[in-house]
Amino acid sequence: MEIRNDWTREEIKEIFDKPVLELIYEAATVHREHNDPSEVQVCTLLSIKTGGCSEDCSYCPQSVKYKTDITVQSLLDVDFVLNKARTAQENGSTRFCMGAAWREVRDNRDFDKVLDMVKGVNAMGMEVCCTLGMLSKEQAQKLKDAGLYAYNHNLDTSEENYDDIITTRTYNDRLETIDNIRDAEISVCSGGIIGLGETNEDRIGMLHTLSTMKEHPESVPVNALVPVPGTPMENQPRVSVWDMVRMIATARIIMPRAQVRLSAGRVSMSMEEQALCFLAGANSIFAGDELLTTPNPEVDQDKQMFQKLNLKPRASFKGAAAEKHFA
Ligand code: SAM
Ligand code: DTB
Ligand code: SF4
Repeated sequence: MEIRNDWTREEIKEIFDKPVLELIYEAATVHREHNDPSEVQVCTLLSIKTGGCSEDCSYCPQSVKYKTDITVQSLLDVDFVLNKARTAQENGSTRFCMGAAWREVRDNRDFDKVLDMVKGVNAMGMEVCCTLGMLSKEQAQKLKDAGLYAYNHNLDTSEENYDDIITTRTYNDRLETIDNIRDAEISVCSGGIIGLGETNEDRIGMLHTLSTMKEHPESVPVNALVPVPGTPMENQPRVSVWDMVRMIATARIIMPRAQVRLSAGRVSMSMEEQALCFLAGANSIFAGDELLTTPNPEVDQDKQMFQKLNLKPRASFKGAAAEKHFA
């Protein structure tokens, strides 16, 4: 199947609304044409700067606007981070993602430290990813020069729903940073969260924006809200597995070569539910008992799941992103 960037909302809705088993079957078929379905990439996240963020993202425990039970932590030391990356690699991770609770990157000593972290992780032969908030073109170029492979910057929800979730920045700010990443030839990781009280139209809208970008994001994280006490989303009901499967399967069908990442929310999913997500085309997980600040399944539990489902952890630098990176 050809890669399309001209999907209409109606076409995406038609896919999204299919009977769920039919949808899974179609997504599984597309998945097999473009990816090795026996491989799932294992990635590790590390919060390199935690809490105290000036944005008001209503799902996020790290915003200063909400009183949550997290430990605020200024930027970690380079050596500490590189040790964490080494351990992650020893445990089978091939991608290491460093997250900072910043609204945007500033040109200061902290940014220089992050550049050193990027250089160090890149030298280990892992895919190095950062998520640091908004970025200028110049900052994106500096990260590229340091060896950054991917940058995560989520749309999170539809343009229509954005103001109900975040008021301190606009959808357009988000798109601009994504353009800056693309222009610096860093691979784009962009997806969203479900379970924020959005409608199916919002979910379809977000998938429409992602799949009609000039180039699809090479990586599309699908997060299920982890409701955190103290945030405005604390009482949101748990996302149903069928909602997760519809998102993953639709993303897989309309962006066949993207790495679709089953991201936050696995801690409340059974192995059987996660298996459905892999069948529907998810081909990455985050490993380790913590995401950035919220819990994630234990490493041993994931090892057992890989054994049971006959999944293999994927090597680094495979797929569309690698082809562009090494072209
Ligand atoms: N500050 C940067 C930014 O917002 O781009 C990077 C870090 S931020 C924590 C990265 C992503 O984590 C957000 O875009 C959101 O999709 C996800 N996230 C944050 N809190 C979450 C939660 N409680 N449950 C699920 N996903 C969450
Ligand atoms: C993404 O889409 N999911 C990951 C990664 N990008 C940075 C983060 C999920 C964070 C969940 C909330 C937390 O642990 O603080
Ligand atoms: Fe800050 Fe990112 Fe959390 Fe929003 S999601 S409050 S930008 S850390």
